[in-house]
Amino acid sequence: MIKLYDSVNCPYGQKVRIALAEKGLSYDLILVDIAAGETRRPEFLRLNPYGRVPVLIDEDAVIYDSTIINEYLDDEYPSPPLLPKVELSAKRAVARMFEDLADTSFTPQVDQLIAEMGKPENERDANRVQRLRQAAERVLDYLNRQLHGRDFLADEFSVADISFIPRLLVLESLDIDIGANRPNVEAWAKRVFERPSVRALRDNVAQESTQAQSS
Ligand SMILES: N[C@@H](CCC(=O)N[C@@H](CS)C(=O)NCC(=O)O)C(=O)O
Repeated sequence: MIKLYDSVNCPYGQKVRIALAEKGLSYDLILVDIAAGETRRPEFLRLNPYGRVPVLIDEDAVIYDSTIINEYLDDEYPSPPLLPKVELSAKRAVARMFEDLADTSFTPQVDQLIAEMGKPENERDANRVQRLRQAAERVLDYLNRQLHGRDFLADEFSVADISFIPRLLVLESLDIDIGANRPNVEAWAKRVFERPSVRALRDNVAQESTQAQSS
């Protein structure tokens, strides 16, 4: 049985959870408490020397980093595919570039915005909030142009779309209107949010957050 080490509300772990669900793979979820220092323990550092979730274990394979894990899953369990066909090298590169954009220029900025908005209002840095909000909006504007005439970022649903979903799901709670002057992004978000893998993720994450708050 596949094992996935993840933590509550980790967007990178959520990328892997969506991929596992898309491929119909069942797994044991092991929730790691980052705040309690569990990712710094020697037994965890043996799995990932960087001390970060997600980590996936599949028989003898121990794999960290959401991008590498999702590529592994696509290689090992090819159906349904989450990357364009091997012959379509340029399209595969497009999917990977979108994933890189999500992981470097969207998700971290939205995470920093969540952290800033979580502070009491009188401690918030208004300029920082504005900068982070604009950074997320700029990426959404770019996606809106790229999605012109397409249902998904690399034509078919892929790791490219998956990478954006975890933080797309929280934009409303940050008062960012996905669809404001972005009809292509609005239609795309609706399309991806309706997928069973994403609905299941939403339910699980809500449940885990409630449990974490009450413990
Ligand atoms: N590039 C990594 C990023 C993973 C990451 O940043 N994980 C965070 C939680 S969302 C983490 O484990 N942080 C623990 C720490 O940095 O101590 C991936 O895509 O898997």
